Amino acid sequence: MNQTPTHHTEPSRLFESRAARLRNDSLSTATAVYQWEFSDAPGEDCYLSTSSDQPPRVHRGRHPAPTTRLSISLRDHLLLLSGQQDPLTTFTTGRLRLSDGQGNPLPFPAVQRLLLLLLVEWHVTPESIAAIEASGRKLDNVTEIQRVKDLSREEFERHFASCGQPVIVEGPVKRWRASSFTPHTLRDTFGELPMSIFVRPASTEPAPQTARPTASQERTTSGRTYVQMTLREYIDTVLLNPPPLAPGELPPYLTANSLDASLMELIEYPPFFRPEAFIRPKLWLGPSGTVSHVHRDLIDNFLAQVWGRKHLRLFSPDQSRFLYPRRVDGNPFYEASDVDVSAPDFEKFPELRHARHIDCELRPGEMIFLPAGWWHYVRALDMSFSVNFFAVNQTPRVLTSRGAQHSGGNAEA
Ligand SMILES: O=C(O)CCC(=O)C(=O)O
Repeated sequence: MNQTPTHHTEPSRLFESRAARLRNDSLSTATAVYQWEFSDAPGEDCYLSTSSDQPPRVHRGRHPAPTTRLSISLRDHLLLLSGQQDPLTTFTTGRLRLSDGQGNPLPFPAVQRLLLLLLVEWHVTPESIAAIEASGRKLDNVTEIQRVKDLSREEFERHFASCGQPVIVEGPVKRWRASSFTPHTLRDTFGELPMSIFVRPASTEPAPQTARPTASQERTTSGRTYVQMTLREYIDTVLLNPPPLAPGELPPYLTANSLDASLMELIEYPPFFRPEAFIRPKLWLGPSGTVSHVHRDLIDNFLAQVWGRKHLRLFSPDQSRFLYPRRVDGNPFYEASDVDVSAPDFEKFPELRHARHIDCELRPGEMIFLPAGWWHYVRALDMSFSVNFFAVNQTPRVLTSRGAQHSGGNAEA
């Protein structure tokens, strides 16, 4: 990884923003003590106490009877809070242990909730979703997605981030080392990396079935099926030799795999937010014809295109009422839509007729800013390599800008 966490060297400061967040969460009314135990720096241990009659508070040291213990190295904790490591990966690789006061492991749903509540900055609530829909730029005022060659941080903030307006920035990705790679050099250099490939949508999703590669292990997450294979196998059996597709089938798609440290050397963070705002960037790789069905992320996001073109259909956040949104278990930052925009069924989804959209094409070297709450449908027009950046460690800018009419989100730390 090319960045070392430098901000927030005083660990207790790290918790102040969590304490601020807990003030808005139902957990804050429960009496609880969250004890952080740093394996490599016990002198820095902290705990966060919440109770019904006092605001959440951060204390140094050890509490005699904590309700929850988080054991982690201080280094991992800094990497985690600076967005250079994912909370879930840190947990599943055993580098973060979560237990009750007696040291018993917590059930997984409790773990997921705690990870989101305590270890990432942005916290979605029904009020913050409503605020995003009310504050974001509406399509009435946008007839095409603006393209710019150069954009300073200030211009980005003033004209796009703070008003929740997408923009395509031409060129920055051409400077990445990734742009000098071909499918063959990518395979020969990074071929042994394990990858997870999306092969089958959940039965509740409107998406067509996906052609099946031959791979042994299957995994199901939120009803969707993935298979595991190395990057080499994916490049050889899908990217360079796309399998024959039955009518309506889609190619298997390498979606949203967190970048391995070795791949981090190939990319650069979007220069518009502090790098700590982002969780680990995600890799998307596939032949022409892959599709991501209409969904939205309740997080500011950048999608960067290394190879190939992608067609995007965008709907502004206020169009939700026409798109039949559906929450997906286990991911509060994500909402799917029940409609299939490539084969709209107006009988079943009559409101869809009223939805306004805007189309654009993302080309190699370009990066699009997708503000929190913008619905998007993405189809690869060519063999494609993309990387995306979710700014989970900050409140969507449309909610923190001075001009925001509503502020249903949390204040930024
Ligand atoms: O490129 C794709 O297929 C989808 C990307 C996406 O949904 C995202 O960046 O949020």
